[in-house]
Order: sequence, then structure tokens, then C-alpha cells
Amino acid sequence: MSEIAKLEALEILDSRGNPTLAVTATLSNGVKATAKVPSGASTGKREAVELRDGDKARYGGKGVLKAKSHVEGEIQNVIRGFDANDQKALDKKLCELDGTPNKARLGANAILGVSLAVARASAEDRGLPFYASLGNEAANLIPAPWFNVLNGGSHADSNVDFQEFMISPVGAPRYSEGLRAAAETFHALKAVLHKNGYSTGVGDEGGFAPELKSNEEPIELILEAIQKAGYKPGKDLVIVLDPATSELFEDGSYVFEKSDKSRKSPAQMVEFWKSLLDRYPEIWAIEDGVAEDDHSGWQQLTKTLGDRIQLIGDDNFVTNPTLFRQGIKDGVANAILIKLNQIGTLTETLECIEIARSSGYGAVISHRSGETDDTSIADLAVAAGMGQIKTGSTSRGERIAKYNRFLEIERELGSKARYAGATIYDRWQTSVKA
Ligand code: 2PG
Ligand code: MG
Repeated sequence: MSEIAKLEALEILDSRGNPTLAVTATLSNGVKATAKVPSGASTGKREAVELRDGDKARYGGKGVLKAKSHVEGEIQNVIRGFDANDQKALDKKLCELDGTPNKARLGANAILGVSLAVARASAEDRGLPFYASLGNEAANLIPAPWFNVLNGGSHADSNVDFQEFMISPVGAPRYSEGLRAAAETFHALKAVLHKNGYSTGVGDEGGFAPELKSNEEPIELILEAIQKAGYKPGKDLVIVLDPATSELFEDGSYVFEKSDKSRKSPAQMVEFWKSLLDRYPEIWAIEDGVAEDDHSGWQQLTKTLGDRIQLIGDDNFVTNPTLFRQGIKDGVANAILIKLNQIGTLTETLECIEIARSSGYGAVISHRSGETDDTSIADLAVAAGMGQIKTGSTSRGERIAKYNRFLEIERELGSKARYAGATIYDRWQTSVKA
């Protein structure tokens, strides 16, 4: 048995220049590994608590020295001597030690850092790649990525209300070819934006963030770019949206504040998506098409479009097994977005993935808008055979780190490597994807 011998935490910066934690776990035999914690901007209200110092004299209150001291103090004192290969017991202990329903006392950033660092150390200890340590020998499915090539909403200073316009190379024969198709399309999109006189500066997740005229213009520009790159929209590459509508929901209405200032009722919002899908059959999935607090809107959306496309719940489920189970009972969404730091331990994250699998829901692993060079989510996606990931555009090092990690895994798996591609979408009507 390899025991946990030491925990160290370092206050580092994330991709937005805000503090976050790097946690290093050292085992009794000297093996050590580090995990770095991400941070969101358009967070769901019921996410586990990211503990910030609140000391305005440092990083505008965003320091994480308290979380660091929890890792090196209370948590280390309790888990020193724990079996590093018993992740479930470790994560259970971390939750008990925190004692709150949302990890508010010790901080989900502190807890996740420890949970992941120990998981990584355990993989090192057993001489396995992280994905093989987390999964089993059958873990060989490389996910179809969603590349966020145009950023809006709270991730960019533009007049686009919706947060993410993504492309997914579902038609590629293998992951590396899909990555190439996406990168080529990203460059083609840059040329299209230039031609139209738009800026090509990028937003938080590496997608372009120009001042566009409407919420539909990004779709038109992306379709043009896919063709310009030599691919077929709706076949080689499809479109996925995360409008992050919880950010637009005010007093029961959806307010398109950044574009035309219009207001929509939940029923009108569902109608909006339906008509958008009618016009753009290249859209295969929508995340957070209605807001986290709009429960009946979610049911209506699922009833109306759930047999046509993948509808992913992010802000409403917040990778929380209890909220997810309830949502499934209530007929909300048909897929879940999985973010480790929304819930705070690896075990609870895996539980959500398992619930999705046993309920026939899709599961998409995701980065946060504030990221580091940590690549754990790439390995987790393969370990759990998830089939889909979103981790930004084909620019910005912290995004590319994950995409490049899949290239290493693909090479390592050799002929065993499978690419998820379009298979994930088989259950939805093929007519939409003609
Ligand atoms: C989202 C995420 C990631 P954030 O809404 O899905 O793209 O954004 O990390 O800001 O919550
Ligand atoms: Mg989202």
C-alpha cells in the first residue's frame, strides 16, 4: 500500500491572471504528482464553493491562501497515512472533513486539488498513464472535441449575447484528423473575419471575440469558414452552442442585452431555438439553452427538442449527483456537462458520469473559462469513455495542452484507439443531420 505522506499547495495564476491552487501529493515511497485547479466565470449558483480570501489588498480579494492553508494544515493532518489507491475512501473523508453540503468550509478548490493530485500520484505509483489508472484496459475512446471558436457573453467584450459557438469534427476518421480539421477551420475563420473587417483578438477560451452584429452572425461566419477550409458543414464539422442563458435570465425573461435588447419569455426562448434549428440543421447540440432557475423552461425545451438534438445541462446540474438525478426524474435535458470543480471530488464526478450512462444521458467533459496547463480532464474523458469534450479553441496554451494530450494518448493506444466522432449523435434523428 502506498500511503499519502505529504501535501503541498501553491498559489499560482490561471489563464485569466487570477489566483488558483496547484496541489502536490507525495507518497511514502517518494512518488509525487501535481494537479492544478480551474475556475469558472459563468458559474452555476449551486456549484461547490471556490474559497477566495476576500482580502482586497491581494488580487482584489481573489487570493487562495486560505485554501492553501487548509490543504497543508487540516486536510494534510487528517489524510496523512491514507491509502493513495483508495480514491473513494479519500474523497469521502474529504467531504466529511469539510462537513458542509457545498464544500464551503475548506473550499472546493482545496478539496479538488487534493483529490486530483492523489489520483495522479496513484497513477504514477502504479506506473500507469493517468487515463489507464482511472479507467481500465478497455479505455480507448478518444472524444470528439467541441472547439469554441467564437466567444461572446461573459467571456468576451463583444455584442454577442451567447457565450460559446463551437465546432465539432464529428466526421473525422480519427482524433488527430479531427484536430487538424478544427485548426484549419479556425484559421479559415480568421481569414473570414479579416475579410469582413472584424478584429481577430481572442476571448477567454481562445475563440475569436469580434464585435458582431447579431447572435446569428457567428453561425453564418462559422459555416463559411468550414467551407473555406474545404469541409462540409453538418457532415465533417457540426456546430454546438453554449449560450449560457442563466446569464441572460432576469425576472423570468431572457434579455438579449448585448445585441438587440429584446426580451423573451421561456416559451419564446424555446421557440427561438426551434426556429434556429430549422434554419441551421448543422447545430447538433445546445448547452444551457434555458436558465438554471427556469425549471419548467427546461422541461419544455426537452419536450420540444430533446428528440432532435443533444440538450446539455451545465448550470442546472453543476455536476451534482443529487441535482442530476432530480433533473432526470423531471425530464430535464438529455445530457450533462461534467466539470470537476463544480462538485469538488473525482469520485462525485465519476458518479455523475455513471448516472448519465445508466440513464441514457449523454456526458460531456469540460474545462473552465479560467484554466491552467493541467490536462487531467483529457485523461478522465478517455478513462470514462465519455465521447465528448469541450476545452476551448485551437489557440491559447492552456486549451491546447488538453488537445495535445489526446494526441499523446492516441499515439500510445496505437491501433486500439477509437474516435467517438458522430457515433454519440446516432440516437437523434438522422433527418436533422442530412
Ligand atoms: C461553461 C464554462 C466553460 P465557465 O459555461 O460551460 O466553457 O464557462 O467556466 O465560465 O463557467
Ligand atoms: Mg456552460
